[in-house]
Amino acid sequence: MAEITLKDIIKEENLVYKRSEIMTGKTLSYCPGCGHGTAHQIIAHTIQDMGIQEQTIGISPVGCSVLMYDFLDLDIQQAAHGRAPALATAIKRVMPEKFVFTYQGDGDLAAIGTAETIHACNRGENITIIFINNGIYGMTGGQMAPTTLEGMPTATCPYGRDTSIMGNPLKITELLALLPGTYYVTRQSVHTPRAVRQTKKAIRTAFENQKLNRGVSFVEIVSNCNSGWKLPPVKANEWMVENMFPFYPIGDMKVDGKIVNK
Ligand SMILES: Cc1ncc(C[n+]2csc(CCOP(=O)(O)OP(=O)(O)O)c2C)c(N)n1
Ligand code: SF4
Repeated sequence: MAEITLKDIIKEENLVYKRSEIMTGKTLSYCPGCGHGTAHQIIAHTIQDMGIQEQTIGISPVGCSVLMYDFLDLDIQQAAHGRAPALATAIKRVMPEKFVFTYQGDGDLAAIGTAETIHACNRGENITIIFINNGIYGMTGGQMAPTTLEGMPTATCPYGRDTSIMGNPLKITELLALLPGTYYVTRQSVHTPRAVRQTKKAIRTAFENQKLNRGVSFVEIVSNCNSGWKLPPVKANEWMVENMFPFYPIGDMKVDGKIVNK
C-alpha cells in the first residue's frame, strides 16, 4: 500500500482553518494561551472576508496589545494610553469613508480612558470599539483594574479585591449600552471554537453597522490574562468561565439601537 504523506493530508479541500493573510506572520509577543492573539486573528479574518483591508484604520492602545501594528497588515495609529476613542473620532471624521476601529484593554478603556470612551459612545461616533476585558492590567504586571472582580487577587490586592476599600468592579459595557450613541453592544469571548465563531459574527456586525453609519458598535471580549492571574492557560480559561462569566455574562446587550431584554 502506498504510504500516505503529510502532503496528501494537507490539501486545500481538507483545509478548515488558515492564518489570515492580514496577519503579518510576525511572532506574537503575547504569552502562550492569551486571548489577544485569537482576537487579532478574528479581526484579520473579518476584514479579509469583507475585502476592506485598504479601507481600514485600526487604533492600537497602550497595554499588551501596544504592538498590534506589528501583527496586523493594516494602517494602524498608536494612541496614548486610553485616548483611542478620541483618536478614532478624529480619523473617522477626517476620513469618513474608512472603517475605523479601536482595540483596547480594560486598563486602557475603563480606567485611564474612561472619559474618552464614554464621550465617544455618547456622541455616537461612527466607529467600532473592541474591548479586551481580562480584569487586570496585564502589561505592567497584573495590578488591579476597575474591572477586577470582588475577591480576585492581583499584584496590588494580593488578598483579593476588598470592595469596602477598593470599590466595586465596573461594568462599563452595561453602562455604555445605556447611552444613546451606541447602536450595537455585545459581550463575547474567545476561549472555545464556538466562542470564536460568535465573536467573529459580532465583529462582522460591528463593521457592517459602520458601513451603514449607525454610530458606535462596541464588542467586549472577556479574555484571560494567564500570566497576571498566575494560572496555566487551560486553568485560566476554566477560572474565567467560573468566575468572570457570572459577573460579565456573554451575549448581546443592545442590538439595532435597542436594549436587549433578557
Ligand atoms: C499615561 C500612562 N499611564 C500609565 C501607563 C502604564 N501602563 C502601561 S500599560 C498599562 C495597563 C494596561 O492594561 P490593559 O489596558 O488592561 O491591557 P492589557 O495589558 O491587560 O492587555 C499601564 C497602566 C502608561 N504607559 N501611560
Ligand atoms: S500579560 Fe496577560 S494580557 Fe498580556 S500577553 Fe500575557 S496573558 Fe496576555
